[in-house]
Amino acid sequence: MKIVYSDRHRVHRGEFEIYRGELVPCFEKPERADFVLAALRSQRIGPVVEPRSFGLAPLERVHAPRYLRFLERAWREWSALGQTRDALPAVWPIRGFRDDVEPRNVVAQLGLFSFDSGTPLTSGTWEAACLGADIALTAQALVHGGERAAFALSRPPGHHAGPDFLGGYCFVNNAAVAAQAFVDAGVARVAVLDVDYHHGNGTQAIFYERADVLFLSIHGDPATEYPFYLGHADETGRGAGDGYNGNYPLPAGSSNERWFEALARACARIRGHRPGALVVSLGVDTYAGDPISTFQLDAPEYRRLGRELAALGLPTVFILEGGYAVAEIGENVAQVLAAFDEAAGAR
Ligand code: 6XA
Ligand code: ZN
Repeated sequence: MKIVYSDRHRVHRGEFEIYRGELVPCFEKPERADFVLAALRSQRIGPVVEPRSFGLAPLERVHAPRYLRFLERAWREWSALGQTRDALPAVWPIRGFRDDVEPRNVVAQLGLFSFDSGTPLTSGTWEAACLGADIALTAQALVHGGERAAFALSRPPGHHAGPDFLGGYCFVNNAAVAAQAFVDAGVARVAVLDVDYHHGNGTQAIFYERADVLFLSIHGDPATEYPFYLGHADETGRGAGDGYNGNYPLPAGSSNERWFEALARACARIRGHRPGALVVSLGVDTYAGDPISTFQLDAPEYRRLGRELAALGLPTVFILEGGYAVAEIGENVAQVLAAFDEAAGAR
């Protein structure tokens, strides 16, 4: 399958994040993409193609205009304060505060539009976030144009970014942008399957009240795992979206068997939805060796994942999300895509 990629993701390089009271080097770093690209090349998956430029309109379909305006100007305003280090929020308008009045101070805006202190905004963040969306949209256009599948090799990731908030290293929700692009191109029903270790709270929030985009996520139980405040099994959608959101929280430390049992249930739901396209939020932080996660998937299981996704028989856009054991992240992604291509008869 085609890989959509551009080197320009490097302009986003967060220095530190706050983790358990300490400033620690960011886990989400440019080298992640290098490892993925190298593994794809050695497995001869490709060709690699450059993204096209789609502008802001597709982002505005899933994100609030005032949030996008904030992302676009935040670095300028932060540096105007004399700051040279990455921007991190330190104050949030939680229950009882007003979020309808946009504060003028960028320090306060950072809190208004974020949910954690682990997502540094840098001089290159806006450019990289827009590039990530262009990569997802280029992959979506390839698949809508008749390719069976395509892989959006982008960073920063997207699935924690909601209608008007950033967090979890995510700024623009690439999977949501791609799913919405299918809908806007006339695909009546779309499914988004999030297999990252962490619940895709941003994607869930974007589609929670909609029946056209089914959102399913298999992830560490939010009772103990990030992002903590969303991702429970009783979140099934609201209003018109009731019944179109499915969460499969699994206990920290879950085994391969348990994970694939959840995948089988999710795949059955996808088949029932009869979507015209599938978007996969492909995080490989489910890997046993991942430094910030606890599931126990081994390298061969990523081939199995690729086969089971191919068996759905759907036009499929894969989008890179998390995965931090940098040496192995590439191999695990490559195994998913290679097995998918083989099962789909493309290799
Ligand atoms: C807290 C952990 C963020 C997890 C990000 C991730 N800084 N999401 O991998 O999928
Ligand atoms: Zn993750």
